[in-house]
Amino acid sequence: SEHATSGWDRPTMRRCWHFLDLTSRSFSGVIKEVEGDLARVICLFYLVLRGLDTIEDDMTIPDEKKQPLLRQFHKLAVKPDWTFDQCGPNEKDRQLLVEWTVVSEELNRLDPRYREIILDVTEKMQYGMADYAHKAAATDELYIETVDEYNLYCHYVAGLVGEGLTRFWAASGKEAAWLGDQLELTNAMGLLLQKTNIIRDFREDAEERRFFWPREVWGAALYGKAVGRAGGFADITELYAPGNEKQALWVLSGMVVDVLGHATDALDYLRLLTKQSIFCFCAIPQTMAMATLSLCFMNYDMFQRHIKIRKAEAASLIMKSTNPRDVAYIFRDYARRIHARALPDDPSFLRLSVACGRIEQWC
Ligand code: PS7
Ligand code: MN
Ligand code: MN
Ligand code: MN
Ligand code: MN
Ligand code: MN
Repeated sequence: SEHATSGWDRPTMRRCWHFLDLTSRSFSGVIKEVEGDLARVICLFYLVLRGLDTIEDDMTIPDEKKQPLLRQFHKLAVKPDWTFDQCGPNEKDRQLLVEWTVVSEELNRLDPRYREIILDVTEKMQYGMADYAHKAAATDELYIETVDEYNLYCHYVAGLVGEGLTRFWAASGKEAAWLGDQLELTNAMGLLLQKTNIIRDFREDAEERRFFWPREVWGAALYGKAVGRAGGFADITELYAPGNEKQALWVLSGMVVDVLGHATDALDYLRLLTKQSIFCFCAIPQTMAMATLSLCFMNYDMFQRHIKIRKAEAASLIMKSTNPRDVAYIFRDYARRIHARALPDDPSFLRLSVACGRIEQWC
């Protein structure tokens, strides 16, 4: 049947693969390695979420226009002939929305079991994004107050991706059906990636007045005391002002210790997988994230410019992330490097030791 074909030679699917290469440097490689028709399913899932995220990120779309777009996106995405050319010229992936018919055609051709998972996850994510975007519109900046709010935002934009992917594994019969019910673990897989991205992209996001680092972390009295103010930093952009280097690194430690708390759940998830290609797809982004955290930790450069792990390090992680044991050792190795650089006067020092110790214990 048509469902069973990968459709690699269909012009619309070819264009979708092209858009995957164009819009995702980090995922296109691992997606293509997934076995059978799942690679195509994940490719389309990625493009749907990339389209949604492009609208979410575009600060030039007024709230009155953005709200209905986001809240209808799961319907627009499969509506024949729907396209969107109103994104600002700065949105790097705007062309995907301009040529959206290639995505909708392929979605409408997809096995309905997979299409339903994609659209169900998209619908949940779009409402979460719309709520946060609406709050942001009132002040023209996105502000996260508490760690709970931070966890919820990350659940919407990444934990749900983990949920959707895991439902694919179950629906394809390639992994156990009950894996889809391990919501704690699937959520942790997404949060480890998303929080690492939010840590690394701090400066870039701050310049667009999108402040994902929760005030509860950066505004903590401890940091404030150190700069001689009771309430912590007044404005998060003070983190990259001259003179605040030490406190900025402390705040960064607070963010890193928070994300490290997801590491053992991620290792638990990976241990449950049985198919090699699915394992690699899931594990490689996780080890890359651990490498990125280790690169960011105690690194003030992160507040000034975009930093990235070296090509050779990335290549080595791709080769080594093949089984749960080796991935756990990679996690342990980065946890040790982080711990070795922590300073005892860091307010997060004790919690960091505990978080790194838990990863050590897992092995
Ligand atoms: C479907 C692979 C494997 C169980 C577009 C993969 C943006 C980090 O800051 O592009 O916009 O540049 O660097 C990915 C769990 C989601 C979570 C989320 C979906 C892992 C829209 C990835 C990609 C679950 C919301 C991309 C979460 O980072 O972001 C597929 C298991 C999209 C995964 C966004 C972030 C992903 C992200 P930026 P990036
Ligand atoms: Mn990106
Ligand atoms: Mn984005
Ligand atoms: Mn976004
Ligand atoms: Mn980012
Ligand atoms: Mn960046």
